[in-house]
Amino acid sequence: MLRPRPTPTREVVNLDGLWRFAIEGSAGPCPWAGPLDTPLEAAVPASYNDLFTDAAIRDHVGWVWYQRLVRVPRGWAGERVVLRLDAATHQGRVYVDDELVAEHQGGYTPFEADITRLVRPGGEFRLTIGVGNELTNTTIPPGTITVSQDGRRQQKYLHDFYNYAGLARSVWLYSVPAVHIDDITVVTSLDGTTGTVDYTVETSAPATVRVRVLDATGTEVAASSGANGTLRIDHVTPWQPGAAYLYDLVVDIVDREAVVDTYTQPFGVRTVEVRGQEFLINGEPFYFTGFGKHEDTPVRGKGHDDAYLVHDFQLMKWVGANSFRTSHYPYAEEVLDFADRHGIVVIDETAAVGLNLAVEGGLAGRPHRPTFSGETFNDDTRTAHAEAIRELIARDKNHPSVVMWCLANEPSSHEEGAREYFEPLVGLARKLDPTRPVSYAAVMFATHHSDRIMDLFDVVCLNRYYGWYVATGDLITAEAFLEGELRGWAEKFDKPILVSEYGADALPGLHSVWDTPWTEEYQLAYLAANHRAFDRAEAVVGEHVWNFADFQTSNGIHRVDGNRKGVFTRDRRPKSAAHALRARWTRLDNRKPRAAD
Ligand code: GCB
Repeated sequence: MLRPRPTPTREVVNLDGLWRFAIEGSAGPCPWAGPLDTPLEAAVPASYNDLFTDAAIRDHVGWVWYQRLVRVPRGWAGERVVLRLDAATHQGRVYVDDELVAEHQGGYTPFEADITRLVRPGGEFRLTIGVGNELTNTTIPPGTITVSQDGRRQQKYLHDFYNYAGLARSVWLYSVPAVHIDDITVVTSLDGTTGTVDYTVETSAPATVRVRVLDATGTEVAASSGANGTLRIDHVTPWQPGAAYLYDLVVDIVDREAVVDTYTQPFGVRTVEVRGQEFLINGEPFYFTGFGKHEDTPVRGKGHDDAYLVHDFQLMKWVGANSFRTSHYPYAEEVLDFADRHGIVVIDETAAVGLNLAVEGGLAGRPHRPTFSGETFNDDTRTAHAEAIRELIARDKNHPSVVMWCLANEPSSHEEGAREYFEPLVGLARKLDPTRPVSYAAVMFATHHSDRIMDLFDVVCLNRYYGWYVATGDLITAEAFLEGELRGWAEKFDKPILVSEYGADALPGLHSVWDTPWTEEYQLAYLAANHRAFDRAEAVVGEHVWNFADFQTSNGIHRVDGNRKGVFTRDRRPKSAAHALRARWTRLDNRKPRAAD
């Protein structure tokens, strides 16, 4: 799906700002049929939960309503008019005046509606968006709704981060010509100093297509015609981690000499490959340094914010991070565009976090319901998961920064039914994108002995908390356990290992001379112990600390004002660990450190 961009044949109107806002039941029975009867206004983009001081809004389980008036530019006569929501978390229903024009399930991918027949250029319409936040056993991510004894509906879920909801990304109105470009797919490869670019263009009706490649100076370096083909770029400048270089693919639909529609798709030329125990970018072994992140800031919740985007990338550069994982859902497209332009490598994850009922049993391993069964996560869950994979790849396939898909975080991969659940999903991801490796992030409970699915994937991604949830406060034991497990996975699967999570909570300002969990010193010592084990295990190709910054968690979990495993605080101040990571990572230059270094 193409991002809305202004071009000589397309115009874009951004609908962000203050919208009327109400929670279900507080604004009459049919909120879209007239002006929303409410004193409240909500900011878009932002999660609504932390904007107000009313717990009934923060804890609301169900639908909320956003509404505003929109004027269609008067110059759009003869054009198609399209509404686009970058995200509605987790369900969206869109009304133009009284008419339902779009419905969408899944809170982190975009959807659109062609509303041409309902609006007129120069005219105004009432745009109402319902957003639902309910998570069930057939949504991605999953959850359960319970009713308390006093009648309150409560949302339970199997992930620790707060279930922020609302319109957390931009809303757009844009125009396209009647015959237009629907989609573009770019796949690149390198042949010595020549870059090859396989392209496919989908159009709304049969049309004559012309393509050109422009380099970063705007000079044409290749051209062709036809809806698909291969372009060659001599003396190509590849896209590299830390040294981004983007070309533009300019796609035109032409009718004789007139350009009917035109769209510019940026792309980078690079290759990704897993070979043996190595992860190669442009044929060179790549060592990942960085973080699992969250879209999470005070007040805005998961609302996209360009200021935080710039600042977070500055901090990642400062600390020597060359990569991050979009844990635990697809991030705003602005983030991926920025990563493309700034040479940061991305592991792109679906929102399938919490497919794991073993966590109900806790670390003590008490009996729990089976994760994969008709009553728990079933064929309908998998159908929703498949759609999440389809929408993620459709949205992000052209980003050079994205080097791997992560299909799930911490599913119960050691339980019966896991293989039947995951095998078709891995097949789907490979069919949709044969060029990128596929992974999932494995939970502590699943060891190399008990896991049932890792052979289906390309990279062993491990979330490991030795020294925190296991061997708490005993880093000598933790280091030994970790090294043993890393060696076990390497021997059994002979694949590269990325430690996709490791981390310890730390309260800034809490200090100790002892190995005392929650102190800044303990977070430092914990990371150092982990690093010693990574450096001795040859198959480890990267380390993603959990987490980049402290983040908000649900009330139902034991945390001290959120998850405090951040290397930066929620307001992005470095803890002591940030300085230590900086000392380690800034000298690596994308290469693996050796134990002797
Ligand atoms: C995990 C999860 C992550 C949690 C983290 C923690 O394994 O993947 O979402 O936040 O542990 O801190 O407990």
